[in-house]
Amino acid sequence: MGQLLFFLSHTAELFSQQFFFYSTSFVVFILLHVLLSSVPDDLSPEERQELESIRRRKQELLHDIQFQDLTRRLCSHLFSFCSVSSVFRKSMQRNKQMAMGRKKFNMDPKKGIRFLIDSSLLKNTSDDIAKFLYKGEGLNKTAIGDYLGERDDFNIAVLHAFLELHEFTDLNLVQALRQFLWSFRLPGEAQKIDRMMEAFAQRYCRCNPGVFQSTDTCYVLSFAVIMLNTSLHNPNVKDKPTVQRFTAMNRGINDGGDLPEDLLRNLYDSIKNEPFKIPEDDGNDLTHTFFNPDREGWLLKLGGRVKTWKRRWFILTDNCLYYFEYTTDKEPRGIIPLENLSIREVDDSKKPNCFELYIPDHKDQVIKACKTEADGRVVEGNHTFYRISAPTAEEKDEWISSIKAAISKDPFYEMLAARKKKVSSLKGL
Ligand code: 4IP
Repeated sequence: MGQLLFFLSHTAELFSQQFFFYSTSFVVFILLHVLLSSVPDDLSPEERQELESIRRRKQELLHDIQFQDLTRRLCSHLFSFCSVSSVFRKSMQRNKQMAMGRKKFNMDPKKGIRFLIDSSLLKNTSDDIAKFLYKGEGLNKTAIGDYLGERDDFNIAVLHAFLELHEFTDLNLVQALRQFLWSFRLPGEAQKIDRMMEAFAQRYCRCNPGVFQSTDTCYVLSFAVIMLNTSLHNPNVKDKPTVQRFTAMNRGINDGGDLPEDLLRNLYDSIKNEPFKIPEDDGNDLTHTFFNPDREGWLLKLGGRVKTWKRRWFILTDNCLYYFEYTTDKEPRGIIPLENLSIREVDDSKKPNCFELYIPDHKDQVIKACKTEADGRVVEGNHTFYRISAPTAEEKDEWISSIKAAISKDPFYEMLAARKKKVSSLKGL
């Protein structure tokens, strides 16, 4: 009995003083309760004293259990509060850093991305960054365009990952372009535009195999569509292209073959009915980015040696000015490469609205050009200047600005022209 009491005494002592866990205290309390209820009556006075002490301890334990329960609850509330507030605090801090990262990104995209990676808010992977840009929350679309257009291998990988997030399957080219051109703002730099449109064409062709013979075709047509948008919706462009002209302009671009007329007609209608919606910005929008559209129209031209005025159908394209006798002619009567030429307005005593193409500082040098003689022979031209008269002052201004834009060697214009040549020459066209 003495041993039992010793055990009970020690257990009670141990648990009343050092006890921390509510559940174990409770079990010990029950154990003491059961054991104490079965203690015999015939105890010595010392044993009774010991028993009293155990009972006291049991009472203390009960008190502890109640206290611990309260404490436990308090602790648990406190703990939950602490953990909630720490989660909350962490998320507040995260949001704050994210907002700062976005701000930095809008000011300097590369620095912003670096900051977000260093703050563990972005993984340093092209996929993660592409998702961040695609979501675009709080991001300036110009900054997105600048980052995606960078020449770095990593930025190019992000660009491709960004395009993977665009789903173009079963969309026609205009629908896909609408989606693409809304997700960021095309930068003004030719090389950047080239990389981005190349990536777009690749993704479009992967999503829609069989629509185009090559990504180059998709690339060239994408620009034709963007330029069509400018021509149809820019109030400064008076000469609105018809669907026939649009179709004719895109002849032979499918690796030397023609694209289905229905396809071109649908694209034309889509753009005509609804212009591209592009992210607003500092005014340097697509209209400005994509040089002035190619022009065509009736003009009067003065002869080289024999000064006779001829009404000719002029087409400005590929940095050349072509003139035809009739709009339907396949072969031009003359071709004037605009390289090294300048343009100026001139007064002519016989014709209104005149301008001239000339070689600056070489007044008497014959301009490199070719013409078709009456007997069909193609010969070099004889002009030291080309004097041209437009039907109205407005058209004169438009021709001058279009030719100026072509002359000013837009690098993007040249890139596009090279690609056009590539897709048109594959079948010897
Ligand atoms: C011709 O006059 C035409 O004006 C030609 O223009 C012009 O050639 C000839 O210039 C000029 O002699 P006629 O028709 O009265 O003979 P087009 O070719 O448009 O018919 P250009 O070089 O302007 O094409 P020269 O330089 O060949 O005399």
